Amino acid sequence: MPLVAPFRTSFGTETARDVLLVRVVTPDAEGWGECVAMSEPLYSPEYVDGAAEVIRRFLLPALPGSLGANDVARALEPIKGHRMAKAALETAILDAQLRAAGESFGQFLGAARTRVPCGVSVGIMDSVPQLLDAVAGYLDEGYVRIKLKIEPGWDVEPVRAVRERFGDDVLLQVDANAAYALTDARHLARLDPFDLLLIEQPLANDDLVQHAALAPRLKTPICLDESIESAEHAAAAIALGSCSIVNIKPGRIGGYLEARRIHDLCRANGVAVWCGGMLETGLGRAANVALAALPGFTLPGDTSGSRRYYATDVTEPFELVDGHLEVPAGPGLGVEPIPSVLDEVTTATEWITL
Ligand code: OSB
Ligand code: MG
Repeated sequence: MPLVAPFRTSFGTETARDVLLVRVVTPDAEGWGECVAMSEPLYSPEYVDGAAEVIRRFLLPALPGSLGANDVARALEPIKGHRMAKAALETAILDAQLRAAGESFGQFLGAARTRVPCGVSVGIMDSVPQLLDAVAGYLDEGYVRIKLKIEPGWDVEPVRAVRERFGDDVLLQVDANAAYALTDARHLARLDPFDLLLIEQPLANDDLVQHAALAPRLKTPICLDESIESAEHAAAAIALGSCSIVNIKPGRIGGYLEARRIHDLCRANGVAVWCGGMLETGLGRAANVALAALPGFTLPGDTSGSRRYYATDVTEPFELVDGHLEVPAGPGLGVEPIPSVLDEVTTATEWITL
């Protein structure tokens, strides 16, 4: 699915998303799960063709013929890693189960509100004026928080420019996608005067210890994204002092049940969480918005409206109202793929009977 504009991060430029959707058909209902793996293993080790292979070859054969969503993670436990693939499968099973029971994701997860405030993730641009135009457009659309992607050479200046143009009241944060080293601590401290909500994943994915060493050297709170692959990682990060905020991406950590566990753990430890995104279609977005309605999600998420990503979404588009998205209330995800749109963007399908 082509993106409305190229999305550049410190690890690469995305112009389209190759989306793997899992559709589970049971005697009672069907359900959908969106795999958030990208085409190439640049954000994390998973990639979309690999996820399809793992689902087909290892995950589906590990599932018993009949099971509930609560049993999926345990059944898949012997297979290491591949959390994006596991999340897609578990989400599709959970969606089918909830649709059959007439319960929404929001009800099931414990949503505490009917709409969620939305932020937007703004990619690295060719120039500061181009960035300011993009940010102006998003603020006009009502986004309540701006996240700037940063990398060495594109950090202090764009942040300064956004603060100067839009003022100190704009909720502003940055995301480095692991582009810095601990030796950059002094440079990163130059972001301190700009009163950022947080700096997301400044250092390497697997380095909780160095994040803990960086934290006291910055006034800006550290938030982890890539480093948190499970509730155990979150517990370790909290114990080490590696971060004071967590970006929960259900697709990255193995699904919505694990996402809820991380939420509960962080909430009990006074660690704020927010819902990240992976450029999801309306299917993944529906569940993310439901998750973002849980009480511990005290910061706006990367839960943007469909048009920030796609000219035509596979579901009815999610649209911002007053800076918020409505939590779908219907059974399961509460949204369906539009058959004609799905047909148009589908490049391959595979049907596996258990
Ligand atoms: O690091 O949060 C990230 C998109 C793809 C991969 C990684 C990230 C992102 C985003 C966009 O920042 C979030 C979104 O709007 O879906
Ligand atoms: Mg991130």
